[in-house]
Amino acid sequence: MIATRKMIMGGLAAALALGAVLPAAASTGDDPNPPTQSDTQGLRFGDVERARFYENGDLSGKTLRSYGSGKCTGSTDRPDVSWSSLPSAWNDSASSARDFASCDIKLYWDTDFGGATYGYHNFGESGAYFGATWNDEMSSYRLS
Ligand SMILES: [Ca+2]
Ligand SMILES: [Ca+2]
Repeated sequence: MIATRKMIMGGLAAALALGAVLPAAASTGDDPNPPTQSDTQGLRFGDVERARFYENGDLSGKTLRSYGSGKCTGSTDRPDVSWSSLPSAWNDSASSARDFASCDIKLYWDTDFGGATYGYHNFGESGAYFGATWNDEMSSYRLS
């Protein structure tokens, strides 16, 4: 009994020690270079909100709202809209997202749809964290 408890406590101590050496961004979604303001894209095309990106991993902080003329189509065979860059304050800053209007999101590591990709992913209206790998990395995206 005592030995088991010691093992559990040892594991906790190891996990805490590991967390302490991780950069803050990886463990919390906090941004080392946070966006300076909330922003929008696509309002000139319409006022249907399709996606909302957040500064922090827990769907909090400043937002980048992506608008379009209507719902995304049911299929992800081709994008409904492609954003080759973000408002400058948002490059490598978004950490979580919600998607609306039947849209799913594809993330790109670099601008102009370069580098690694994630998705299409359905973050849903309830939203989700990008995860440690994609935290503060998105530089362009498509919605479909
Ligand atoms: Ca962030
Ligand atoms: Ca990037």
